[in-house]
Amino acid sequence: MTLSQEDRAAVEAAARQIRIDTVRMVHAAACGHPGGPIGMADFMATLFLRHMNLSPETLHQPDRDRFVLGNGHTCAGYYSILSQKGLIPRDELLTFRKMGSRLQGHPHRSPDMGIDFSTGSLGNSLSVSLGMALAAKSNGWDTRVYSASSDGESQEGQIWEAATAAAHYGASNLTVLVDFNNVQIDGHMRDVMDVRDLREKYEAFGWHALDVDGHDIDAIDAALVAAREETKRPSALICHTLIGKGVSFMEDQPGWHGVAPGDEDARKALTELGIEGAELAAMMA
Ligand SMILES: Cc1ncc(C[n+]2csc(CCOP(=O)(O)OP(=O)(O)O)c2C)c(N)n1
Repeated sequence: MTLSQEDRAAVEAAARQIRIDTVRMVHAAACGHPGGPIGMADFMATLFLRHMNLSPETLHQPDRDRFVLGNGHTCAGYYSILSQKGLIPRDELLTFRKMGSRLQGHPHRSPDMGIDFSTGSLGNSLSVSLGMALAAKSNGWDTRVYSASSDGESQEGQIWEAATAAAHYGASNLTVLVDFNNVQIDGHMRDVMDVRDLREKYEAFGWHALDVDGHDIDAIDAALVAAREETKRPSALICHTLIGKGVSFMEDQPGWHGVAPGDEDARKALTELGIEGAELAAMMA
């Protein structure tokens, strides 16, 4: 099923806002990771707008949905979508990575912002997510646990211990969305340490696993619906993305994994994202 035009437009607008916020936050901090969150924007927006039961109203309900950002370095985009959901004040975003800010360079568990786990050390996110999923099941809750991961994080052995356990325990309320952009800190993933076909791997571990175009909002939404409908196995959505998608000079460039754009690149990026004139001038002031 495809989204209505109105629903798709809302997700597209949220994804664009993630990209704009990420450029501004990393530029203002003069450090951070722009490429990953810009590439993940489409699936993060689809997930948080259409599937995650997380809002200021549900924030403190124990049985609400949970999210763990395994590739914690991509948190600029996470903070953006949380702010769009009303969980972080918009004017706090530009404190990103500054001394005393709640918005650290890797997410710090924070019940008031809906950040369910501290991440940044790659590898433990799926184990933590599985624990949350099993706890929810044993409480009889309808909670879904969403775990973001990446091709780089899939090189960590603990991911596969968690994958084994999740299938064994039938954690059907657990969905991992893997940002498969073929890029990591030291270059293209296939040159550094090829994780090969992750859909086949998750399937071999007993998961319900799908390849998804990570920039096709309808396809992402349909895959999340399929994950929700799966009643026996955990689901893995292998989201094929381009790092830096939407900012031409960042696309598929490992150099933009963890480097802040300077003034000129930030201006270029924001222009490509449709910001111009007085708005651009104000953002760059
Ligand atoms: C346990 C651990 N080892 C090493 C690192 C350093 N590190 C930070 S990001 C990264 C690469 C992650 O790859 P990926 O998430 O695919 O990166 P992206 O797509 O954002 O470029 C590494 C090795 C880390 N954060 N944690």
